[in-house]
Amino acid sequence: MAKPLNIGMIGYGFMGRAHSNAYCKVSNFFDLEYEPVLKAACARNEENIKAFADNWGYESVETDWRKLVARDDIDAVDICVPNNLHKEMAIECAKQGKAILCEKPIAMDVAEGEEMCKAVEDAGVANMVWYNYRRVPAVTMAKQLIDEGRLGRIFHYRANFLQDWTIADDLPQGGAALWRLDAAAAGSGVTGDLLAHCIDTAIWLNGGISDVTAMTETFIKERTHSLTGKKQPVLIDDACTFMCHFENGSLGLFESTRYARGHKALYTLEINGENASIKWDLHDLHRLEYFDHSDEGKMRGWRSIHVTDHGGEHPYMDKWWVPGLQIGYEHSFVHQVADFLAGYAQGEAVSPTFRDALETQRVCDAVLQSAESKQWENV
Ligand code: SOE
Repeated sequence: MAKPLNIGMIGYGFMGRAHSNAYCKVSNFFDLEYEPVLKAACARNEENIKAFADNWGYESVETDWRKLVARDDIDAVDICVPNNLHKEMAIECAKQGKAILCEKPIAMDVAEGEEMCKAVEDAGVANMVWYNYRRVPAVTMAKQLIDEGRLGRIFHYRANFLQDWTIADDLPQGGAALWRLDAAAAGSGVTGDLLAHCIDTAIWLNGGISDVTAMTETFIKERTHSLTGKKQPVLIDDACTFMCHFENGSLGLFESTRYARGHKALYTLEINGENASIKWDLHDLHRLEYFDHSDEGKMRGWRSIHVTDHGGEHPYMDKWWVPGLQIGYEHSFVHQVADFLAGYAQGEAVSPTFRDALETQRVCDAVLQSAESKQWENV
C-alpha cells in the first residue's frame, strides 16, 4: 500500500487543472512509495473552488490560503496562482514545514527568488518548480544524448516560444486568465512566461548562461484593466529576443512573442554540436530530430525518432501504452509528479528545485535589464 501525500492546491486555473490531472493519474501508471491524495483546494471564490474541487475529487475546500497551509492534514502545497503571490505563499509553506510545488517562474524577480530559496533551504522542505517541458520524453532523451557526449562540443543553442493570443487591442489586462498581461501580477510578459521555459530547458541541456543582450517590445501600449475598468499602460514585454553566451562557449539565440500570427504555442529548440545536432518542436512533441555526422555518408541525414519505444530506451514510455502510441502535453506533468514523489520517498531533491529555478530567474532579470540598458549584461 502506498503512503498518502496529502496535497493542498492553491488556485484553479489552467495549471490547477494540469497539476490535478497529474495527481489523479500518477499512481495508476507509476509504482511509487507515495500516492498523492487530493485533500483540499483553495481560492477566494467559494463557488468556483467548490466546483473545481468537485470536478477533480478534492475532499475539502478553503477560501483562505493561510488556513490551508496551516492545516495538519496537508503535506504538500501546490502554488498555482499568479507570480506576485508565489513568494509570500512559499515562505509561509516553508515555515509550516510543507513540501512545495510552485508554478513557474519562481518569482517576480531574483530578490524574491533568493528569499524563497533561503526559506525552503532553512526549513529543509522538499521543493520543486513546474518547468514541465523537461519531462516530455523527447526532451528528456535529448538530455541523455547530450550527456552521453554524442553531440561533442556544442556550438549553438536556439529556441523559440511563439504565440498569437494577445494581438487584439481590445483584450483587457488583469483578472482571471489575463493576469499574464498585468505587470503587477506577472512581473514580466513573455520573458517570465515563455522564455523562462526555454531558459530552464537550455540550462538543463547545455549548462549555465554567462551574459545576455536583449531587446523587448510592447506593441499595444494601453489596455483596459479588468479590475479597475480603466485604460492603463501595459508594462509587460509582448516580445523578447536575446542572444547569450553559455559557460561552455556556445552561442544562444532565443525569441519569444505573443504576436506571431498563426502560432499558438510553438516551442522549438535546436542544438548544434561538432558531431551531431538535435531539433525538437512542441507541436510534434513525441519526435526528436537527430543528425549524426558519423553516419555512413550515403545514408546521412536527419532522423526523425518517434520517442515511444519501451524497454527503458525511451524515457518514461514503458509506463504508458504500447510502442508507437504517443502521449501528450499533460503527461509531462504526470512525469514531473512521479519524479517528485520518488525523490520525496528518498529525501532527495528533484530538479528543477527552487535553486535551479532561481538560475532561470537570474537570466530573465538580466535579459530585461539588457533590454533597458541596451548593453550586454552579466547573469
Ligand atoms: C501562456 O499562454 C502559457 O500558458 C504559459 O503560461 C505556460 O507556461 C506555457 O507552457 C504555455 O503558455
